[in-house]
Amino acid sequence: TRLILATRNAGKITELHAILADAGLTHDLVGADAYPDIPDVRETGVTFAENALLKAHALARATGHPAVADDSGLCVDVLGGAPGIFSARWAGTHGDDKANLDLLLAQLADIAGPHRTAHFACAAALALPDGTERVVEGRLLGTLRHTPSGTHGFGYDPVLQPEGETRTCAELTPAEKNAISHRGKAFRALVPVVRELVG
Ligand code: ITT
Repeated sequence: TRLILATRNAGKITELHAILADAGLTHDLVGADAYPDIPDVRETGVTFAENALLKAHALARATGHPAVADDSGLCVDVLGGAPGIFSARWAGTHGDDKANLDLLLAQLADIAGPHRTAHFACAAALALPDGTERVVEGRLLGTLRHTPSGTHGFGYDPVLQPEGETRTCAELTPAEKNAISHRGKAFRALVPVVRELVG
């Protein structure tokens, strides 16, 4: 069975292939890039869950196949939860990971270690062409480094140090990150739902 990955984010796609395969899903996973004629979804929701559902429904409707979507971001406590759902375009240009990271570090320059708590959040949504929907969420708690470190992963990985770790997410191996990440938790929770509703 074909299962659409309703995302154009290459970092997410790499992680989702590993997470879903490790969880035993044998579906034919096809990214949104395989459907270049389907326009980008306007993320008008105010929560990760709403935006994940918007993306999953749009791709399920347009392709006629079940679709899963990921809406995710970094929530910084001292910034009241920002960048949150605006994580991908915090510095203005959608998907400019380096600019987003640089701006965030500048905003937190004067914030001392104990106040640098944050978490990654991920909403994982499933939508079927008939409109059936489910959404689950996962989080990864940690603190933010003053300077980036590590080359794995994407986005804000070089600055988020998970609780109980001495390394940043970008210094973990991909398998180590997936084992504890917001995305790993959310999509592992979604797998039994996919099995039940998609087969
Ligand atoms: P799609 O909508 O096509 O899925 P996107 O990149 O626009 O791709 P989001 O709106 O969900 O997706 O934004 C997610 C952003 O949050 C992403 O660009 C990163 O900056 C950040 N982010 C999410 N998960 C992350 C992770 O595991 N590690 C580091 N940063 C992450």
